[in-house]
Amino acid sequence: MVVPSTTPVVRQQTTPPQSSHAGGIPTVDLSAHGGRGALSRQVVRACAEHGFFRAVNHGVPPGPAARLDAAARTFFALAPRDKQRAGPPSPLGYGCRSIGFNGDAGELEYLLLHANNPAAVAHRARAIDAEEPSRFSNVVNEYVGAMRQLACEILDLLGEGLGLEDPRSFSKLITDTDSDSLLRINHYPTACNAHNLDHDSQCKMKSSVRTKTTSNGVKPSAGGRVGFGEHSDPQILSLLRANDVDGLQVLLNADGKEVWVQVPADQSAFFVNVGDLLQALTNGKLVSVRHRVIASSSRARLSTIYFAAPPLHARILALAETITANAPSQYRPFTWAEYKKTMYSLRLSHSRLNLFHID
Ligand code: GA4
Repeated sequence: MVVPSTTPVVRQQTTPPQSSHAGGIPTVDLSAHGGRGALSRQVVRACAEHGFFRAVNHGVPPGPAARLDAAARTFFALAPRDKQRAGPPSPLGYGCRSIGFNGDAGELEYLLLHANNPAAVAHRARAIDAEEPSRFSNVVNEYVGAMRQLACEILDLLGEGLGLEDPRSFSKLITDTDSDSLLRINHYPTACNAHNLDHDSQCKMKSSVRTKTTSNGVKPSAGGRVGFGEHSDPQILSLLRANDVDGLQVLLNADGKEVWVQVPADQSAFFVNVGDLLQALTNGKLVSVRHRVIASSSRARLSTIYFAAPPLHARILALAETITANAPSQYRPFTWAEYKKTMYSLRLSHSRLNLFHID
C-alpha cells in the first residue's frame, strides 16, 4: 500500500498495483491496454480510495488546451482596469483574490465561465476579448467540448466499474442540454507580480494570504501563499490541467490518517477530482477529495478546471445499486439548485455535504 506523504514517496507494493502511485498520486492510464473491465475497476478504486487520480494517455489532443492557454494569458496580461470589465464574478465572470461571497480570498485572479451555454460565453467574451470576441468564445467552446467528452468517458467507466444497470447514469447528467457545468481559469501570479492585482479599486487586499494550520491539524507548507484554500468541489467531477508549476495539494487518506500530498506538475495529464454530488450519488462509495493550491513565489501557475455538473433541477439521490441493507442511504435527496444555494451561503472550506447527511 502506498503511503502518500507531504514529501512524495514511492513505497514497494506488497500486492500487484491496480494503478500506479507515482509520487503518492494514483495514476490511471486511460488507454485501456489491460482491457476495459480492468480499467473501470482501476478508476473506481482510485475514486473510492482517494477521490482523485492523474489521468494519462487520455486521448485529448493538445490543440484546444494550447489555444485556451494562449487566450487566457493574453487576457490576464491586460491592465487591471480592462480585466475588471469582465467582472465582478456574480458568480461568473472575472474575479481577483476574492472567492465566493463569504470572505474567502486567495492569491489569484480567475475567469469563471459557463461550460454549457455558448450564448452566455459569447456575451462574456465581449468584455474578455473586445477586439474579436468570437476568437475567445470559440476556444472556450472547443475546449469544453473536449472536456465533456473526457468527463463522460471517465463517468461511464465509473458506471461500469460500479456495476450500474445503466452505466451511463452519471454521464447523462452532464450531457443534458441544461447541464450547469462550469469552466474556471486560474492565474496565480508570482509574489513580485501579485501587486499588479491591486491596481483597481475593486481588487484591494493589502496583505497576501498565508497558510494557517488547517482544521484537520495538518501543518501546511511553511510560509506558503494560499492560492486557493482547502475545499472540495461541489459538482460531479472536475478535470484540472495546469502548466508546469507545482502548487496543487490533495488531502489523501493513508492508513486512516489524512495527509496533504503535493501533486507534481504534469502539463500533459488531467487531474480528476470526485465532487460532492458524485459522493452523494454513490452513497459515499466514491469520495469527494479536499484540495488546495499553495502558490509558488517565483513562477506563475495557470490552471484550467472543467466542473461537470447536472442541470439545476436534477434530483440527486443515491443510485439503487449503491444501497444495501448494510449500507442504507446516507444522504437525503436534494436538487443541484438546492445544493448550490447552500454552497454559496457557506465558506469555501465548509464540509457542506454533511448538512445533507441523514443522522
Ligand atoms: C469550489 C469549486 C469551484 O471553483 C467553484 C467555487 C465557487 C466560486 O468560486 O464561486 C465557490 C466554491 C467552489 C465552493 C463554495 C462557494 C462557491 C466559492 C465559495 C466560497 C466555482 C464552485 O462551483 O464551488
